[in-house]
Amino acid sequence: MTSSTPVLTAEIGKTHIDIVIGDITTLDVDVIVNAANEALVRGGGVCGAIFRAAGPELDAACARLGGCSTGDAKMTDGFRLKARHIIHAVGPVWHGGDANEDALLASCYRRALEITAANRLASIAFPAISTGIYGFPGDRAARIATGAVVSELSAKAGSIKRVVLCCFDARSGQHYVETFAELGLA
Ligand code: AR6
Repeated sequence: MTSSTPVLTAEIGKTHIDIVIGDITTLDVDVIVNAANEALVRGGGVCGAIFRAAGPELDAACARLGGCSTGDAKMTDGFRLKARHIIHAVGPVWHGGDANEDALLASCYRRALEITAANRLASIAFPAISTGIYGFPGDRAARIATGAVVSELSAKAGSIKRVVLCCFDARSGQHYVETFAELGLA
């Protein structure tokens, strides 16, 4: 069952960071983030679920964007989703950890938050980028994601009031719960 009730919440200034277990395509937020590929075409995993739920208008909108580099992100409308917008962020493929994967993953979170603030939007939900088909270890990815979100919000939260870290399963959620404890966030 999908629920947007957080399993744990931390506060950074006036922004809540919520760990939620569920299907990101069902969330009622301003922005959901897609774990995209560089071509910005329909794929598997969360990307496939988002394209199915948003409808064929999303394929056309992505085709107009001209791709996206790894570590960067671009925004479209949300079309048939509850979410008003989709930010397509391209995470790194895991090559063992010495190919700049950590910095590229952090950059995805930072860029998505920058775009959200630049558009004066209040709420954004992230999946665990790169931890599925791209093979990034989930515990390491949770530490990088949380660190990037906390440092970006601490520097400049702007319009952002809520950040959801949306995990598809309890194990992925546990990685965030452990990270929050390590960082003394909750
Ligand atoms: N809601 C939330 N999280 C989900 C959902 C969902 N509906 N479905 C899967 N996840 P992945 P990647 C989780 O493989 O590793 C695509 O083909 C999943 O359990 O979706 O960044 C793209 O087009 C995992 O924890 O993305 C790219 O080619 C996380 O989302 C490539 O896969 C990310 O898994 C990107 O691979």
